[in-house]
Amino acid sequence: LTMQELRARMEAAGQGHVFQHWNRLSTEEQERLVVALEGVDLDLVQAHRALLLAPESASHPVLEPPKLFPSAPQGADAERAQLAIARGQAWLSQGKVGYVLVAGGQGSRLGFEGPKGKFPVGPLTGRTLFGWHAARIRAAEIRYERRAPWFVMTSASNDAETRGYFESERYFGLDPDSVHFFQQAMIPALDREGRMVMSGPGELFLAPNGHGGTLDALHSSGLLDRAIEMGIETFSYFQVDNPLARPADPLFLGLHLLEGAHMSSKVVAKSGPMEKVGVLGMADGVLGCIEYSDLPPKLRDATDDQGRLMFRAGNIAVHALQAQFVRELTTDGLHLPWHLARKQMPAVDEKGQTQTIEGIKFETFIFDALARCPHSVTLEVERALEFSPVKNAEGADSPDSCRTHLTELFEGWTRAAHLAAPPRDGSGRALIEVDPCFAETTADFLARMPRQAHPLAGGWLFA
Ligand code: UD2
Repeated sequence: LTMQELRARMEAAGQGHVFQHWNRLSTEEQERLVVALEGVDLDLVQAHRALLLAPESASHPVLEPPKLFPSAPQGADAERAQLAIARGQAWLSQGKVGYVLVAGGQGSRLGFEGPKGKFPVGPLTGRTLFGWHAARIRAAEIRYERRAPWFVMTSASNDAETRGYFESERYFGLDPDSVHFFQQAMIPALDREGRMVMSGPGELFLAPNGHGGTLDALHSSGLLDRAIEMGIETFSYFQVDNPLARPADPLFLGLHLLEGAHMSSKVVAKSGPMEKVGVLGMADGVLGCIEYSDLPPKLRDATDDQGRLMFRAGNIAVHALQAQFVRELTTDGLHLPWHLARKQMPAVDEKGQTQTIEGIKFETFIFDALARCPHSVTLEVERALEFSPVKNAEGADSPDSCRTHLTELFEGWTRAAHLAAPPRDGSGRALIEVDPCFAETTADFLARMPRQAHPLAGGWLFA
């Protein structure tokens, strides 16, 4: 592309302003801008602009709760669960599962500099989020005597630091060859008129394309094909902020397989009607995630004959996806709908001054792929065992609440094993930690007894 062609292209697309400070840029800055602009998918930008400028249509779909597989199955469900566990275990032993961790976001709400996965949450060891996930994958390697690939999605802003961190931690005892990093795509944000936001005179403002972009990035990095070549048939997808995510859960994988599902999900019962979490549900008969704000109060508060919330299937962002389904979704571009998010961002004006404006980011969400699944399992799991995300600096979903949940869970296991109570810190929190390679469930823990804890930091470490 010649400079003239690039300019003409941008102008034809109504994006000529990207060159408005051209003459003030150094040669180097000009070169950088050209590279950035050449990397922009203008058709996509035009589609986003059309979406932004289109009049909003108020739709009121008929909402229904999804069919849930219960966390404490009885009767026929219990039999199916047994069958599923055996199926899932066999699948893991045969090396059919690849792990996909989504870690492209920044820990901005957490107020943490650097990749969120480096945040320490181990109550005694200070084990980081990445460390917890790695330990669970290591535990599965030991249990199923099989190495499995781990695909870690980063973004441009944290890729180098994430790779460096895995190096310095020696891949947490995993084989470096089985850890594969790939980067999520960054796309332009638009201002209210649909023009690409420039964060500096020669700088395009780019934002990650949402966790739906994971699928696209798997494809475009070539890792999807490689995974399929390796014999991977199912991806186990989870997000970096939840140290309790269990990527190698045979029950979940087995139910997904027995159902012949393309994509399945784990959910936890909402703690109450007001908890701000999306719920899985059907909209006009199509499965998806219903945003908290889209659930009318009457439905939000409705209960079933057992007094449980009807719409309680809180999305914890844990999914199983068939590799072939990911291929279908990503052939010739990503086939997921775009969502608009208004966000404060830096933008340079005609005079070359940088202001903060309300711009629009465009994102795809992984759960929108559920709409395209003829078969899907929604498994309800126990929150205490599987979900305690670290999102905020304080209060709910913070490092502190997460450590409390971890210690409560582990202490419950010691009670089940009739051990003496572990020591406590000044605030009354138990000083205890259990390595996932030691146990991930009560049953695992009991099977390990009698084993002594190692003393650490005044508490008990089971490892
Ligand atoms: C998400 C879900 C919510 C619930 C919750 C569970 C959405 C819109 N909402 O809320 O329904 O399931 O999670 O924890 O998803 N990420 C990327 N790249 C992106 C965007 C996100 O890697 O472009 C990662 C990010 O690193 C994090 C995860 O996705 O691990 C969740 O993203 P979030 O924190 O923006 O989602 P949240 O907490 O608003």
